[in-house]
Amino acid sequence: MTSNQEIADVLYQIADLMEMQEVAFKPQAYRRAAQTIESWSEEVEEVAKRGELEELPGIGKGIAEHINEIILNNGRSPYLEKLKKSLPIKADELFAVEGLGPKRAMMLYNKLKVTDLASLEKAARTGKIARLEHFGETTQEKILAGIEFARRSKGRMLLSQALPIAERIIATLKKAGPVSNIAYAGSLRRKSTTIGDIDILVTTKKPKELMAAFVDMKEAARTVVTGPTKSTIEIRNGPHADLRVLDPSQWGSALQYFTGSKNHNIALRRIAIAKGYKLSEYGLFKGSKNVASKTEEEIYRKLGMDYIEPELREDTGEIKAAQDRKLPKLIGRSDLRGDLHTHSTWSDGTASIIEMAQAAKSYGLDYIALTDHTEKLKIANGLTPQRFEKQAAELRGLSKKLGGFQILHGCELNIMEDGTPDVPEATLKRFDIVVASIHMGLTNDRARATKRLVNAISNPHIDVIGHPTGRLIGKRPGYEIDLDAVIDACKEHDKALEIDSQPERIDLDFGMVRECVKRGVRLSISSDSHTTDSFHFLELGVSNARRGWCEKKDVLNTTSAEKVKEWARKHE
Ligand code: DGT
Ligand code: CA
Ligand code: CA
Ligand code: ZN
Repeated sequence: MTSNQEIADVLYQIADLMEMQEVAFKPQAYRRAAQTIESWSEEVEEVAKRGELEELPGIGKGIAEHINEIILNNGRSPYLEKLKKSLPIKADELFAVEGLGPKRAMMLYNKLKVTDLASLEKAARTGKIARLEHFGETTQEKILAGIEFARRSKGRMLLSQALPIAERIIATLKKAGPVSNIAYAGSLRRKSTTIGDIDILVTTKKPKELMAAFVDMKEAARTVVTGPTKSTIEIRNGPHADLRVLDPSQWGSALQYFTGSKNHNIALRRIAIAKGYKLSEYGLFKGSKNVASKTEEEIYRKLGMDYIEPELREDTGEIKAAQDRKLPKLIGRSDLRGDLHTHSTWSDGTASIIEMAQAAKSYGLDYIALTDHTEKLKIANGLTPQRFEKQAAELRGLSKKLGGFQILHGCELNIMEDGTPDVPEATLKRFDIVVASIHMGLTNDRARATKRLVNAISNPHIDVIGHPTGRLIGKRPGYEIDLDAVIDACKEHDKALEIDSQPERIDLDFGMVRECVKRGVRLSISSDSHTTDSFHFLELGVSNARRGWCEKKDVLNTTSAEKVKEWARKHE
């Protein structure tokens, strides 16, 4: 099965390369199609089998043919390969550097004969990029930082990419033979932001059959090693995956051990030793006597502490809290009642307002805030005050059709260089809730970025700061901010910071979430949906919040729409 993400990635690449060849309009169409596909909940391969690709939003005949070709070739696209060969540069290497898109790459090639990462680095180190028109000193520094970052994050994949692979492996194994226990462990079970390799554990009466099914999986590019109790495969265009077959009596201790983190395990083992035990993947032992190994719960209990959720197992104070019976009662997905950051076709979304509302409702939410982009974000078709008025009229017309589901009228405005909004006050006043984000003029200057955010937080019309650091995982680290100062401002004005759950953002990061929780700053977990099929991204945001020790009470959208509106009104 070729995953939706794989198909989308190919389409994005085609779009970039087309742009380098200056094909008009087409790149935009390919990007929209890719966006639809990466958030589509059904496997697009199934849609293709039914011959219904062209029924997906934004997918016409030409793109449908490419998708079929990708599926036919197990994720490869001969068309993309041809495009790549026709270019004089190594596009994959160059585009991995943040800030280098098709246009800039082409300029660098034309002016400096930059063709790959090595020649890019050389051009930057010798100061040639700084001297180019449209580039300059700052861009050159950014490119150098981008090269460094691209090299460091190589080989790890996003949680959102690894999860469906792990789920497919588990489904394959369940079909191959009877299993009594099966789970993914490691960083995946801890819901780390990025995943090095996938660890699957299983207990079964048919180990041979399961191992055979594992190494024969369609997703496997090759077998790294295979044996009776452990095999490793390399996933096509992906990470390694380990399968371990375990003795059912040791399920708990193995699950505990292979979930990690390594630091958590080391700290736990130290406690075991202090109590006269020995702890390993085979169990908790007193001398040669096994005192706990069937479940994780009994192991933690025997060690004198409460059960610790996987997301907390990073050795950052969770063990002490478990001993003191003071672990947080972590937030769960079902605690979320609404989503305070969504888009429609009015700006850069792919679905109408009513479609978005219906999708959110069937996902189980009671309300959304519609927060389309504002005027200055031209590439996202931002709304003028006049268009917001028209949008409000459409919303009034819709409210009867929604059967109790509510749509709050909001916007996602742009925080300008000086921290002011790009929307006039008269318009801002009309919204139920206002999310403010930095989209333009991202800066590496910590003091300036902080001041910009603090100014926005002090604005009485702004309620929530969207994706507060602007990071893109594996692409750019996000602008540095003085989190303490931002938190102080949020406390003073009772404003919220967002956890944007888009897979590449997950912004705020869990470390910062934990600071907010400690200091009592309210958070908003949002999907930032641009399609009807991305509300499930909220699960990623919730996992990240859990990693930041977040409880239900810390999150704004665990309350009713009325309470949210009331809270926002208080600011003005
Ligand atoms: P990853 O794969 O880099 O995203 O991170 P993990 O945490 O999944 O690491 P991995 O796959 O190398 O190992 C899975 C778990 O096995 C790890 O979280 C804890 C356990 N483990 C691995 N090596 C050691 C070790 O040397 N000591 C201890 N105590 N545990 C280990
Ligand atoms: Ca792993
Ligand atoms: Ca592993
Ligand atoms: Zn947004």
